[in-house]
Order: sequence, then C-alpha cells, then structure tokens
Amino acid sequence: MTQITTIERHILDQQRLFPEARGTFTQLMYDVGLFAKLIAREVRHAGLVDILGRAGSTNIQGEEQQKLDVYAHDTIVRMMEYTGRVCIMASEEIAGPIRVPEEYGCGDYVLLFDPLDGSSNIDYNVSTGTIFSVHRRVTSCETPGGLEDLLQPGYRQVAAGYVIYGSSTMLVYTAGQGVHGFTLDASLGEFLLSHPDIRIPDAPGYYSVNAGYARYWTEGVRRYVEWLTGRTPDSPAPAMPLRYTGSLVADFHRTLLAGGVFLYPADTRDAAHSHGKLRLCYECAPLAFIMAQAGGYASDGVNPILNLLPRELHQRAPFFVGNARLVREAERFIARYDADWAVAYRDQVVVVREPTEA
Ligand code: AHM
Ligand code: MG
Repeated sequence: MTQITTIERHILDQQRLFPEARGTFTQLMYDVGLFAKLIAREVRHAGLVDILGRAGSTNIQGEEQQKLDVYAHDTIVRMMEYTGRVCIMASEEIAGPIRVPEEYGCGDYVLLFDPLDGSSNIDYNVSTGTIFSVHRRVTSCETPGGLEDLLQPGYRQVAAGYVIYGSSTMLVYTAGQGVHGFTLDASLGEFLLSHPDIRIPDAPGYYSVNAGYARYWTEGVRRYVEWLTGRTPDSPAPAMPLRYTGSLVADFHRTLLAGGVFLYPADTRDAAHSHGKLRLCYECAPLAFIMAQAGGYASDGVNPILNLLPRELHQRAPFFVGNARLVREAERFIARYDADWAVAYRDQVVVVREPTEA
C-alpha cells in the first residue's frame, strides 16, 4: 500500500537526517506551507471577482478588494515578519528590502519571494505561482539583517521552491536533499507527498520560449531555437514540440516533469530586456537550485545561474533551464555566434565560484 505523507511529516523526517538541526528551518517550511494554502484559497476565487467585486472596488461587505498579487505579497509578509525565523525579506513586488520588526529581527534565515508570478494570466484562468528562496543569514545578529544577507549567490541557498496554482495546487521544494512535490487536498487542507524525489527525465519533452520575440533574438539564440526545432542537420531527433504559457512556474513545472528546456533569453527589443526579463533573485536562482537538485542545469547562456552574485535585488538574468545537455548546447551556440555580446555581458555580471570548485 502507498504511504500517505503530509508535508509536515516529510519535513520532520528530513530534519532527522541532520541531528544538529534546531528545528527553526522546519518551522520556516511549515510557514511556507501555510502561506501557500492562504494564497491558493484566494486564487481559487479569482474567477468570481466579476460577480463578487473587483480589485480596487469595494465588495458587498464594503471592504476594499485587493489585487491578488498584492494580497499574496501582504500574506507572506504578515505570516513571516513576526516569526523570529527571518531577519530580512525581499519581494518582487516592492523595490527595497522588507525589514522585520526589531524585536523579531534575530532570525537565522533570509527569505526572497515572487508572491504571484504570472499574475497577468489570471484573467484567462491560466496557472500562476509563488516562488521562494531561502538563504542563511551572513550578518551578525547584533545588527538588523541587511542587503548583504539578501544578495548572496544562488549556490548558497538552503532551500527553494514554488507553489503552482493550476488544475490542482502543488508545492515543490528542495532543501538540498532532492526535489519533492506535494499536492494540496483542498478538502483536508493538507499538502500530501505526490511526487517524491523528482528527477528531470533524460528524454526531452518540450522546448519553451516566447517565439513572438524571435526577431529580437541574437544570432546564437535564433540558431539554437532552429536547432531545437530540428531545422539544422545535427538537431535532436525527433524535433521537439513547443509549449509556452507565459507563466514561468507552469512552464518550469512542465519542463521539470516532462524534460526539455525553457528559455527567456536576452533580446534587443529595448534596454530593459538586454538581460532578458526574469529576475535573478526571485525567479532564476531558486528555479536553478531546484533544477540542479533534479539532475538538470540552469545558465544565463554564459555562466551557471547559481554562480551569479546579485548586485541589486531586481537584477534580471537571461535564463536557460532544463536538461543539462540542452542548456549546455545553448551555451555553445552563444559562445560561437554571440561572442561580442558575451564579452560585453561578462563585464556586467559578477561570477563567484563555490569554495569546493577547482
Ligand atoms: P511577472 O513577474 O510580471 O508576472 O512576469 C514574469 C512572467 C513569467 O511568469 C513569464 O515567464 C514571463 O513573465 C512571460 O513574459 P512574456 O509575456 O514576455 O513572454
Ligand atoms: Mg515574476
């Protein structure tokens, strides 16, 4: 018979692998499970806003309706700031760091999150998601948490995960011991282990990119996508089918489970997209950690995403993630056809090696 494992039990079992663990991290993951349920509940009501009231208007009780991304942001901050487990936070929704009240500021951990990614898709009933990244604090507890705690390279993450609000709600996370997925049983209000130890399949399922921007791609990216679609002699056979929802968590989740590659490259549309669109701290780094733990790889086309040292909170990064073989091929195309671009790009980013690397 299949075992039934709740997320709480799973996290506790994982904690037992580390006898020195004090349980703070376990508590923090419980917090994540709870805010995921609160946001999921609200997202489920999204289709009813025209009947029950719209964001910015007042509902029938006379209360102001909140936009869902603002609600998700506020929920996470309200849940986390008084726990004493985090010393500082940052959210894709706001410009600066989120300080925690001084009396609770001694927490060991740092939380960065994208509260509701893909929220422009809500009107069309397409999946959305929450992405989170956890680092250990590097400053001393005598001072409040600061930017130094938030701006750490991805390889130092102690945990990362996402919640996908799709046909069911799933929470997928890693704490460096593999990737595990839980599906919310809404009637029980429990996340149950449904996808233990996820590994990206070797056989690539799909490639995923917004091909509407093809005319702005660099030569290397254009040729790489042609290679993916089977239009060059040494392409993978058979040519890979395309899927793209425009909701990063959904596109990433499919890539993780079905195999393949997702890319949001740099493009020449305008200066804002010269490093692509996605944010290093809130989107690329946590998903890169998950993909690495599942046996895949993530790159900015030149460097491993996990080796980028963020210089500012909202920094963007070109993003290639999925089967290692396919992502490395993207690096090869960029090195070969976008050499000038790569030289200029290297000057704009800071790369740090893991201490264990040669
Ligand atoms: P957001 O953070 O404003 O929601 O934007 C991020 C989203 C991602 O979910 C998705 O991968 C990307 O934007 C899609 O962008 P585009 O419409 O340019 O393809
Ligand atoms: Mg986002």
